[in-house]
Amino acid sequence: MKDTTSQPIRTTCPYCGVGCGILVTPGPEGVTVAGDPDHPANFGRLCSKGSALAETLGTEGRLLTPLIGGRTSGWDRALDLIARRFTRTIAEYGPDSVAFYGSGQMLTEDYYAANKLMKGFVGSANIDTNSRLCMASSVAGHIRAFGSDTVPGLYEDFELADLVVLVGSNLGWCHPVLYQRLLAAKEARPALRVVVIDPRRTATCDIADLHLPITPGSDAALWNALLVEIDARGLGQWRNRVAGYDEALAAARAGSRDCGTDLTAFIEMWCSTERVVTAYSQGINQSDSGTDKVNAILNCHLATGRIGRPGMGPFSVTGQPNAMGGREVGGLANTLTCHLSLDDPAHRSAVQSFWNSPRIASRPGLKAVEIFEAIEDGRIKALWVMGTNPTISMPEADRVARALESCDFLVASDMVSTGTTRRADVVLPAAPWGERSGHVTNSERRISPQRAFLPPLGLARADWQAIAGVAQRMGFAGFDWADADAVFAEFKALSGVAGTLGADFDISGLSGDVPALWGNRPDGRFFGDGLFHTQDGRGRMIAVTPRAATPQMRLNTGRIRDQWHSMTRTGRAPRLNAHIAEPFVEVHPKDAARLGLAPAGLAAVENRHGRAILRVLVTDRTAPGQVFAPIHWTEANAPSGRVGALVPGAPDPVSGQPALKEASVTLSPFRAAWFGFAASARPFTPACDYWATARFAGGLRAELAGTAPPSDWEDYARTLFGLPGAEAAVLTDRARGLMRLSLSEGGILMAALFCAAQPVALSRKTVCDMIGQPAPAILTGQPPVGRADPGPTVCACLGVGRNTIRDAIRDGRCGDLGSLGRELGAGSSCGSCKPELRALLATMLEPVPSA
Ligand SMILES: Nc1nc2c(c(=O)[nH]1)N[C@H]1C(S)=C(S)[C@@H](COP(=O)(O)OP(=O)(O)OC[C@H]3O[C@@H](n4cnc5c(=O)[nH]c(N)nc54)[C@H](O)[C@@H]3O)O[C@H]1N2
Ligand SMILES: Nc1nc2c(c(=O)[nH]1)N[C@H]1C(S)=C(S)[C@@H](COP(=O)(O)OP(=O)(O)OC[C@H]3O[C@@H](n4cnc5c(=O)[nH]c(N)nc54)[C@H](O)[C@@H]3O)O[C@H]1N2
Ligand code: SF4
Ligand SMILES: [Mo]
Repeated sequence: MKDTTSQPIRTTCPYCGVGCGILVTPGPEGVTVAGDPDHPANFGRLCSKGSALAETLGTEGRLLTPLIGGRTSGWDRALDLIARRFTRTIAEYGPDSVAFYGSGQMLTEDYYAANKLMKGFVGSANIDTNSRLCMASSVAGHIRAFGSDTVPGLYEDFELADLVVLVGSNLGWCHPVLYQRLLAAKEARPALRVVVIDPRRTATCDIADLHLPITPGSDAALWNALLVEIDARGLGQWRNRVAGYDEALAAARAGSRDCGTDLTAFIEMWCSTERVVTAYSQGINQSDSGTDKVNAILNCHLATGRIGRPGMGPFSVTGQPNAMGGREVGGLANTLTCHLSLDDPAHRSAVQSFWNSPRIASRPGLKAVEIFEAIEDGRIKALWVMGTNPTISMPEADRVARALESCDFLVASDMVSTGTTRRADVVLPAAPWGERSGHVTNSERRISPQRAFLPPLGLARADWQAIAGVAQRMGFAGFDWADADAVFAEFKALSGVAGTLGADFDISGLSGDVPALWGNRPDGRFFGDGLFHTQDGRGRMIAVTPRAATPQMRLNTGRIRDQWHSMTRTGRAPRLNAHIAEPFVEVHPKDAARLGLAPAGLAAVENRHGRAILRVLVTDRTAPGQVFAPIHWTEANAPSGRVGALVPGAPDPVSGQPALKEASVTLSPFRAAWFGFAASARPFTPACDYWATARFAGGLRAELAGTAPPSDWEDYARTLFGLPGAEAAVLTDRARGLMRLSLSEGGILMAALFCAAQPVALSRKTVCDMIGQPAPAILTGQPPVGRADPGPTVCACLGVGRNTIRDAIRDGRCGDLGSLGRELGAGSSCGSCKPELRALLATMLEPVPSA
């Protein structure tokens, strides 16, 4: 027999900015995915999301053809229509009446094509991306301090440091492989200390020597307090080498403010440790003063000269796989390309002549929040959205959805149907990860190739091809690339031109075939020599006056370990849904008691922008007066779980990045008359006041709740599951107040529904495991005698549940990470669950206080 297995293909993970290298091996039963041991970002490691990539390649729900007005179309008709409508709009209302809204998940080639079309040929800088919601404050902070958007350090610095400060970053869940590198370094060298600064006690705190649960938004005050102490201790070694030292210090002295926690130990550690890395993410960026917060951090590194040397420096960890690549091509409304400046006429004319373009945008365009406002008031009449879903990820998401509906002409490029594609006049099917090739740049400036290993499904095409097709139909020359390599070659050549103008981003010598750092530096780091990209070559410290506004009940939003944003890919992998299967809100026990919110009940979370209904998780991980909810659920899997609807649009005045972690909300119990749990072999869409669905290996499961029970449960279930002729068994368990209903066909259990007046307590996994099996005489919802309920999955790779882990700790079989790995396998594969395993160990091994 012919061997159908072949050589592994080297590619890069499509999720977070760590940018792990992946080996994909096609085989007779689909592909297998493994970490690339030779990739310098991960050296073979992968997290739970990366490990489950093969499970996400299913074709279900994929867009297969272009759609015009919801009807199937060929590419030619769709591209003709887009070109015609854009051309006409520009002719009638000028270049600024059209806009492009992209994503840090586009490849460099896609981004390059879009930026060239908009800035060079349409002649408008109305091109912005979801990076505005993600990295804009870091970009602006870098440019203010360094004169360019350049990340000075490397991942290696996390391992070489003596102190790593993680501020506004849940690295353990959001950048798990970088976190594991840090953890391994700390285990090898316990002198390496870790501080976490986050109002919430996250999984990341598990390795922290110190956690500072600061008052939300008080970060600038904290870094100002540190700066004052740096100066007082005579540590301001670069005082005369950087600009703005005295002004920054004066502002820091003036603006002292309480951060809600004692800073003494932190300040002592920071001041006494030369090798310090301060890594920051959305807890800093996503704020209405995010740029100032970034600069308050950079100030401390600039003052002390702790930057760009081994083991030291500020480090902005990027979110999306190509957040950095997008910045390099200039895909933001206020940048040009290759770190050249939109304000500089010489830069503009060099780019224009390279592109041989009829015009070039000469002033910044509208930023994300402004684009949607401009649609509302009719300034923007045609918009193309690519690789992002603003109906969930923009602040005031309901308003954004309405704006999209009102837009004269909306184009959306995606791999599946979303809240944005459903509102679009033209939908273009994108070839996603696995089906297209190109490049991405990770957080440490390393450019890696992503390579196709599957043919595009249906008529799907790479995004750059769609852009080039429209550009050519608009009559523009310079978009006739043969393939993605040709686009990349052109971008490299342009960066060579940028290099001659003094830009640091010159990749003209890079092959692009293997992962490579850019930046012509002997050890890969920038600014250790004190030379910056500013006019006078000096780094700039910025005077920061902290802003103080913490709403009464503050809604903080963010991510969970096993889901990626709107779940269009991670939601396909059963094992990733087994960790957390439902939207939730973390509430402190005191607030829960005060507001009458019961654990596992439902809360209505509201403000003037919108409303969400979320499962209540009572926990002291969050502080009183603050609640936290994840961002992942959409109208496709939990219509009342979209937290973006609650977030106000307030952007940072410098960067335009909205304050996504800061909404003022009220919480009240959602008074459900009934709660339910449903599982079915076939997909179904619930219809009730609250629902959330998740895939499991044998079908779809759902949590349900309603304000009025249906008059006939059997009818309800038959309609819900689409099983009119199935055999039904209904059992009312009066002792537990539970209604149990099963539907079977030919003796096989097809669907089950459990309902009660209280949140339904039963083993979800047991029920899911029974679906598709011979129908039991009695549906119990309890594991069979002799088999324990494993509980919600903690270790996604080996499918080890929380109850199993607790039992092993309780009966003394396991007392540390090593024994959990040996006995149960938990944490022994990708290691993403290690923070939770440690947390379980810590709480269960804690000495019980004697009564
Ligand atoms: N599993 C997973 N990983 C991801 C993603 C994902 O969707 N899922 N998305 C990727 C993307 S695009 C991004 S941008 C990154 C985001 O990565 P992170 O920024 O690490 O993740 P978040 O959960 O958004 O927020 C981080 C933390 O900021 C804290 N925070 C909130 N307000 C404040 C404050 O005022 N001060 C401080 N100091 N902290 C505060 C929150 O409590 C939260 O724990 O993750 C990337 N990685
Ligand atoms: N409240 C709140 N809101 C937030 C955040 C927060 O922390 N709190 N975080 C913000 C941040 S940092 C980010 S990065 C955003 C993320 O928010 P979004 O970018 O809106 O979220 P995604 O689900 O990643 O959207 C990517 C879309 O691209 C599609 N897609 C996948 N591959 C391809 C492809 O190859 N081509 C095309 N054309 N499409 C593809 C996916 O199906 C999906 O619909 O959310 C932001 N919004
Ligand atoms: S840490 Fe995980 S999600 Fe991020 S790039 Fe690596 S494998 Fe992908
Ligand atoms: Mo992001």
